[in-house]
Amino acid sequence: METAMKLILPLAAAILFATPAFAFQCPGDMAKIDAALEAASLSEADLAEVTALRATGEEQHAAGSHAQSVETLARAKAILEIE
Ligand SMILES: [Cu+2]
Repeated sequence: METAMKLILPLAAAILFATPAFAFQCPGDMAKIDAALEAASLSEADLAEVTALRATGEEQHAAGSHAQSVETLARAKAILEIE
């Protein structure tokens, strides 16, 4: 248990400090997309694309590719016409 913590803590610290500001932007973008989706009346094609972009963005965020995630989510936001 103690050995595991000794391994995990520096790793967690490294991830924290290596994470750019983008890391905090993706969840905010996803929340905005979710909120906009509830109110939006999109075509079926747009809805499918936004849903796919939203899912891809979340995967990229989870994988640590925050810059890519922000870019992907920006495309979804453009379709939804939100900032
Ligand atoms: Cu992120």
